[in-house]
Amino acid sequence: MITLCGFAVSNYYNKIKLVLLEKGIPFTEEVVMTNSKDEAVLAASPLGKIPFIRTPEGTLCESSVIAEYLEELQPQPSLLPGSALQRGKVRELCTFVDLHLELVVRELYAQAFFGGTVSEGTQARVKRQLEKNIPAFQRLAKFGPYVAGDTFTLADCAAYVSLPLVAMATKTVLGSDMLADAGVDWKGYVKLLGERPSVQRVAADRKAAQDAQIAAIKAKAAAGG
Ligand SMILES: N[C@@H](CCC(=O)N[C@@H](CS)C(=O)NCC(=O)O)C(=O)O
Repeated sequence: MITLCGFAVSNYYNKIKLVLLEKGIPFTEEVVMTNSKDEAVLAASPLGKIPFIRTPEGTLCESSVIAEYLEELQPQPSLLPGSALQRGKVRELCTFVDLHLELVVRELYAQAFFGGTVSEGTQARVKRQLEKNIPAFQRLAKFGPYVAGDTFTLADCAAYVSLPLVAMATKTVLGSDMLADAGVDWKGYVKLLGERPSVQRVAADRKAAQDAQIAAIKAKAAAGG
């Protein structure tokens, strides 16, 4: 049995959870927070990042690597369908979402979601980078209706969990939703994917985890910090 380690608020955790659910691979979940100093965690994920998985044979970290492993472990139903080139196009989109959108906008999260601040210089740099990267992503994305075309793929697992973060972080920190401004109907896309049972489960678990986080923060504040 596979154990998915991390927490249900994380986009990369949810990317892998979607893969597991879509492929019908049985799994259990283990809550592991970031910045762990636990040797067992660092042995599995040397940078302390989540998600990582435990398998009967060993551990694996990095969501793209885990997704490829799961695809090899259980090829059907395939999240990398079609010819070698079509499979490459799906991986290409995953890379654009993870590297050229999410990783760029991640620099805004401290201010967007965690009550911190991000310098004006960083804000300007992220904005400039996204002005280049969002149109580049649009050249590849099909939204037909799925991000890689007419079939649900691994690229949807990546896009579903990260596009809303790009939108929300840019709106909150930079003053406008740069995805919507560029003409990406990410809300319509998220709504469409919300018809899938896998997505419903991920969304429900994420909400429960967010509610629990908020309750814990309030309880701490009420107890005097
Ligand atoms: N490239 C990694 C990124 C994972 C990642 O950044 N996860 C975040 C949580 S959403 C994390 O662990 N952050 C803590 C850190 O970077 O130290 C992957 O695809 O798995």
